[in-house]
Amino acid sequence: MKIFVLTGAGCSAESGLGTFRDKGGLWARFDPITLATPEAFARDPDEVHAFYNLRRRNLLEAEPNAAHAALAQLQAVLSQKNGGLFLCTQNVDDLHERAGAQQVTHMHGELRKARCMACEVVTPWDGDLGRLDRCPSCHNSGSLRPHVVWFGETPLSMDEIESALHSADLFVAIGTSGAVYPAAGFVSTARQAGLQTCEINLEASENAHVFEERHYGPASLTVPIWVQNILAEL
Ligand code: BJW
Repeated sequence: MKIFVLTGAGCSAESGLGTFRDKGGLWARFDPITLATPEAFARDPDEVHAFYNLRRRNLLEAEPNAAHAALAQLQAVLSQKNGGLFLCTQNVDDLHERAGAQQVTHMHGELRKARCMACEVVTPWDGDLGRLDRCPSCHNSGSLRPHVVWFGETPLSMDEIESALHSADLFVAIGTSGAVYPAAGFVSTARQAGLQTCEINLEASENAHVFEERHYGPASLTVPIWVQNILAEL
């Protein structure tokens, strides 16, 4: 069996990383949606760096939860059974990798990396990032930005994602609101391509009606149960 899993912020919520439409905690200081744009970065790079620096620090202290662990387990089992799990995440955290996932496609980039707008080289970056930091590759100062995809920018690895979507048997969306494209359109593409579709979320997402199968509850509980059911069917 080949499964395409799309994860969103809800998958990491119980690891302590806020979702985009969560108004509490970390997010009280910032409006994530208005900051996630190239225009915001051009207008006020210090504010945008502060937002991502806070999230990077938070991420370094976070741990994967049972949903990340269950997906890593399913990926390992399917890879040995002539199938596979293509794990596509909108999340910029690395909790899938830290739970043991061997393949993760980060369509919206990665928080623990910086990208140079002068030479385009992407560098691992765990500390705070600021306007005066120098690119380790071209040594330019003032050209580093978080390696994330903002509104109006092209998501990463789209060819690989399209191809994986068309070769899967089942499409599963976990903890995503279905509000941001192109990811929100994957379920329609999947249905047109004849895949089975399943939504796992705390509550019904904006495009819940498009999914044939739905499971609601916290990801740390619903994902391991769903994974055990898939494993039992193999
Ligand atoms: C739980 C839970 C628990 C909670 N357990 N569940 C008009 C119409 C259509 C499209 C457009 C339009 N105008 C503009 C566009 C395009 C635009 C877009 O979609 N805008 C919409 C707002 C309308 N998209 C873009 O600009 C994208 N680029 C693009 O389209 O380029 C053209 C192109 C397309 C295709 C090929 C080639 C080119 C880029 C989008 C970039 C998004 N970037 C961000 C920031 C990334 C960096 C960062 O992290 O800061 O990505 S925005 C933000 O939203 C982030 C997320 O990855 C993304 C999705 O959010 P997500 O994951 O769904 O989180 P939430 O908070 O929305 O939802 C959480 C869910 O979890 C909820 O459902 C909860 O119920 C659930 N939950 N706790 C289970 N414990």
